[in-house]
Parts: sequence; structure tokens; C-alpha cells
Amino acid sequence: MSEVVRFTREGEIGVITVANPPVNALSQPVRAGLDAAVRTGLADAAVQAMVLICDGATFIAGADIREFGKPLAEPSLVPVIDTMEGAAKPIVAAIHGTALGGGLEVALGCHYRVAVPSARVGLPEVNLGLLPGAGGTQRLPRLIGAEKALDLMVQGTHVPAAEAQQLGILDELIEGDLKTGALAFARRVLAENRGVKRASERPVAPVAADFFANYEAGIARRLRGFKAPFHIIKAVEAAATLPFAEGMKREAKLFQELMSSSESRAQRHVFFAEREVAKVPGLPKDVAQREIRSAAVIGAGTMGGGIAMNFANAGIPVTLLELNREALDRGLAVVRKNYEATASKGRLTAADVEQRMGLIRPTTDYADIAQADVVIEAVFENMDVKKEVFRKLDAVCKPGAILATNTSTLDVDEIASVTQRPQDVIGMHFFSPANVMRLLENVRGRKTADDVIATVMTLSRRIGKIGVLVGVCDGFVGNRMLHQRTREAMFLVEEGARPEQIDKVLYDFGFPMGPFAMADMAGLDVGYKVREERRKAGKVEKRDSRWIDQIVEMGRHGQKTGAGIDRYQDGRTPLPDPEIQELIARCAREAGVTQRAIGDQEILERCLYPMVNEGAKILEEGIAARALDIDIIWINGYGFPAYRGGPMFWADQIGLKNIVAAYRRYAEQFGAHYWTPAPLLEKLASEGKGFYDL
Ligand code: 3H9
Repeated sequence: MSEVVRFTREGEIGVITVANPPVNALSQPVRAGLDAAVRTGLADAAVQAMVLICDGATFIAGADIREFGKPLAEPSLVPVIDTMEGAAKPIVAAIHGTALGGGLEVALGCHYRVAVPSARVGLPEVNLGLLPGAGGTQRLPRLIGAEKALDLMVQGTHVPAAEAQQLGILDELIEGDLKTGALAFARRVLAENRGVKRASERPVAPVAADFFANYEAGIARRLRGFKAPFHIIKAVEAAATLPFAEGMKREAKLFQELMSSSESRAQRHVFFAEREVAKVPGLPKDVAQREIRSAAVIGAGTMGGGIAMNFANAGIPVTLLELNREALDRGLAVVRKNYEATASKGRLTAADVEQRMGLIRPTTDYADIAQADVVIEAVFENMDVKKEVFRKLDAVCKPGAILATNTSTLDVDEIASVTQRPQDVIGMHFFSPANVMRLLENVRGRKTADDVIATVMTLSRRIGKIGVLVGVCDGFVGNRMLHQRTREAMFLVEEGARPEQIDKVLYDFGFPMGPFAMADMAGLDVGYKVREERRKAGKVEKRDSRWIDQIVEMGRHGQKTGAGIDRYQDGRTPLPDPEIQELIARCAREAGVTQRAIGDQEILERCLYPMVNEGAKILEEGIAARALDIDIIWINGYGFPAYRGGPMFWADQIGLKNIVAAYRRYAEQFGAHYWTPAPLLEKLASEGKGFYDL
């Protein structure tokens, strides 16, 4: 038999074992091996039933994504599953770890499914811009109904075993040894003469005539821009309305369409990039990491409380320090409220809430954090305040503790310089709300030690974040690029574009919200203070667009004051305000800018190309090691649509030479100051290359 699939016999039961680490993906040798193993079992008169089980950490976790985009090597998965399902001898899938995608489709092609209680099953192809293409869209609705099947496939949920059993995906849960339990189950099937149960032969429970149209309408806004969820609905509709064989043909066609789509290509890139960011170039793989058994957070504001929650969620005890008792109590109350909100949605039990709150230890005394393995400072964003905190940390923390700052703008090296141990200091820039947002920009200082970096990258994953390593500069990667977009958006408005027009262009591009709607929601005073600080620090823009600042000076701070760039009738619904249009026109006149009608394409290019250009500078300076680091930051921290792969991946699709050509056009129109391409961008464009060719 093949190296990755073994066939053995335990009495009258044939045992097929897949061994293809790390996740038993269905590469060509596995598909061929499965096919051969099933045929061996069928041909062997002594075999009456079979068990399919996997070695290693998990059941089959899906098709081998690395084979996608290449010509398919036979056999493809569908006929292999057909052979299994068509077998006259019962086959039992024995699941541990995760049965995902093609893995679950293989299991659905088996006649019975058993699993250990810790297992999870799902069809998460949607996250790769695909649909289950080996019968999943046809068999799952036959087992659990169209609606549940759609929920599962459209959300890509990993369903816990107990729930999967309730739904009807699993036949039985096995306590104790899986193989022993699965063999016993197979023997019972034989003894009770239960025969083969083929999912494909069952009907799909009927649904209302308008069910699919309603389902689509229900996800249309939230999942706009993604192709796969809508194709999944079409495939399940085929399952509900066509004979199985016809449904399979429809599934195959829809799968192929997705496989060759730009959306799926981008999402597959994101899948691997999210795993690649953890592998820091130049960092020795064998560097011994520091042990993190406890944490402390300085500052119990919104940010500090959110950060502490991440540790409690991961089961790591965390001390939360605030200088005065009232602020500490307020912070804790917010944390509790957040947990209770989650519990009220059924995602945590009351006991979970208490357990997590129990892991957060409040204090007003620095002495209580002396033994913490990692300390994250989340106090007011001011250099003097931060330095004061770090002097104290240096005095009280045990040797070897990691001292992290959550600064989003300040120089990590300067903060580190007030300590006697700059090698232990690093930035951990969480995004708000810190308990929800997955991105963590880990900022390496000039002197940060390798083992501190490695430990913090591992810790990021442990607390459920995607940690991306960046270097010290103004705004790090995310905010530095965002600054470019904000500036051009302000200019565009001054030149005659309406704020809501710009919002719509970026919303239609795939961002969850446009920059001005976002600014009104976050509070215009926030940006105002940042700009004031920048001006005070002598960071003056060559062209200074003041219209938003004038809005703030009128006392209009956004949604929270009932008016900002827009007016808010009922507190939330924006209404464009003629008074603001006049204010903008007046600002334009004062700045000597002639207003004109501006097209959507110009808006898109002027908002996004400077971000790409800044990304090129960030790469040149080594602030980010790879284009993929930048892409993952923008997708997870700023809502860049995953189906476009991130700004740098997107730029490669546009073609860097086209971006440079646009830069030249805009330089003629507006001058070279803001429109000089970065040397790296220019070089790659002239060589016909992209950022991903670096
Ligand atoms: C599909 O099945 C299509 C079918 O419907 C149709 C067929 C016709 N292939 O995530 P980890 C690698 S689409 C190749 O860090 P964890 C991964 O890159 C597929 N490689 O571990 C990494 O490599 P490296 C549907 C894969 O324990 C290593 O394995 N299935 C695949 O945190 C460890 O991964 C899915 O979408 C793969 N399918 O999580 C499931 N999966 O070490 C995708 C993983 O070199 N996978 N690798 O960086 C997952 O969700 C997680 O990997 C899993 C394990 C939960 C399984």
C-alpha cells in the first residue's frame, strides 16, 4: 500500500489509516491511497466492514491547498468518495482533531461517522473563497437540512462533536480510545445488520419556495464582495431541487468558477500569509523562548481592560493595575459587562464569566506585578507618562520579565531607553476593541532580544491574535499607511468630492466603512488632537487641509454630539449637511483650490495608491519584512477586504507599472511632493515585477 495510506485488518474489519502530516491533507498520494485501500477491503472476502482513521493530530483537514491552481493529478476526490459511498461493505469514519472541507466530505461519503468528544467538523472552504467541491454541498443538506447546512458552510463554522451529533452529522461519540470504539461500532453495525447508509440516497427536507432568495438577501450586505457564500447558496439550492447526480454536476461547475476567481486566489494567499507572518525572517528557529505563566496590564481603561480579557480568555492569570481605586473599579465593571454581553448571546456560560473574571486580579500597587512574566503598559498616549511607567516597571519587575508598550504612535526605543533592560522591551500594539480585533502589531525595538520577539510572537497566537512583527517608525505599518489615505481623502473633499462619495467608493471597494463615516463614529476630536500634536511637534504637511478641524472647532465631534461631518437625526442615521458643504467650499476658496466634479476612479486611486507607495517605503526601510506582513495587518486591523488579498497583493494584481503611471499623471496635476513613487515601487514596476516577486 502507499506510504501515506495503510490498509490493515483487525479480524473482519479492514482498517484504513491515513498518515500525511501535518494535517492529513488530501494530496494526490492520499487520494490514490484511499481509493486503493477501499478497493483492497472490497476485494478481501474476510473483510466485512471498514474503519477510516488518521494518525497524528487530526482527521483529514481538507484538500491539499498547496495543489490548488496547479493541474489536477488523478484521481480527483469525487470518484474516490463515490467508490467509498457505493461500497457494499459499511465504512465508518473515525474522527479526532478536525474533519474539515474535503476531510468531512470523505467522512460524509462513509456510511457512518463516529468521533471523540473533542473533535470538530466543518466545511470552511468559504474562507478560501471556495465551496465544498467533493459532494459536501449535496450530502450535508441531506443529513441536516438546507438551512443548517447553509449556516455551517456560509460561516465556515468548526462544529464541536456534541453539536454535530445533535445535528445528525455524527452517529456516535466515542469516549476513550477512538480506534477501539470505532471497531466496536463497526462490529455492532454488522451484528445489527444495519447495512450501508448512503447520504446521497436521502432526500433533502423540503424548504419554503422563497427560502433561498431570503437566505441570500439575509447575507447580501454583510458578505458583499465575496463570491463563495452566494455560490454555496446556489449549490445547496441545486441539492434541494435536483437529483443527486445533477446536483453534483452543478456543484462541480460552481466550484470551478470559484477556483479560477480572483477572490479565491486572494483568499488562499491570505490563508498562507496568516501562517507565514508567524515565521520571522532572520530569527533563529531554535531560540529558547521565555515562559509566560502570568501577565500584568498597566491601565484599566478601555484598552487595558480589553487586553486583560485576552489573557483571561486564554486561561493566563493577569494582574490589572490602575492608580486609583475608582478607575480600577470602573475598568473592571466594563470588563464584566463585556463578558456578560457575550454570555447573554449564549457564547459563554455564567460559570465561564466568573472563571475569567477570577483570572483578572485588580490592584493599585506596583509591588503586585513584580512576578509577572509579561507586563503590557496601556496608559495615556504621552511620552512622559509612558517613560514614568517604564521607570517604575524597571524598578519592580523581576529580571527576565518582558516589558511591552501598547503605544500606537510613540518611539519604542525612546521608551526602552529609560530602563536598564532595553533588550526586554517591545511594542505590542493592540487594536480597539482589544478583546475583539485579531491584529497585534509587535514592534521590535533596536535592542529587543531575539527570545523576547520569539516569545511575544508565540504569545500572540496563544491569546488568539495574529501577531505581525514590525519595526519602529511613526505610526508603525498600519497607521503610517492610513495617514496617506486620510490625507488624500481630505484633499479630495476640498477639491470637490463629497465626503459621502468617498465613503461610498471605499465601501464599494470592500471596506466595512468609509473614512468619514468612520471618523464621525470614532469622534472627530480624536483625529483633531493627533493633528494638533503633530503640528506642535513641527510635523507640518506641505498642503494642510483644515476643513475637518474647523468642523471640530464648531463643537461638532461626530455621532456622539449629534453632528460631525454629517448631522445625525436619531443619533445614528447620517444626513449630509448643507452648512458643512458651504464650510468646505469656503475652505477651498481660502486655500485657492477650484472645486470640480471628481470621478470614482480618481478617488479610489488617490486613496489607495499612496498607501501602496508607503508600503513600498516600509519594505525598503525594513519596517515590515515582507509584503505579506503588510497585507495581514491591513486585512485584520483595518478591514481591507480579504477577497482582494491586502493592499500589496492587490497592487500586484493592478500591475505596479500602472500605479507608477498614475503617479506620473497625478504629479503633473498636483506636483511631485505627494506624487513621487518610492524607489522600490519604481524599480519593481520597471522590471515588470510585483511586491510578491521580492
Ligand atoms: C477543500 O477541502 C476543498 C474541497 O471541498 C474540494 C476538493 C475537490 N492543505 O493552521 P496550522 C498546513 S479546501 C495544505 O498552523 P493548526 C498549514 O499551512 C480545504 N496545507 O495548524 C501549516 O503549514 P506550515 C478545506 C495545510 O493546528 C500546517 O498545515 N480545509 C492545510 O493551528 C499547520 O497548520 C480547510 O480550510 C491544507 N488543507 O490548525 C482547513 N491545512 O506549518 C484549513 C493546514 O508549513 N486548515 N495546512 O505553516 C485549518 O483550518 C488549520 O490548519 C487546522 C489546524 C484547523 C486544520
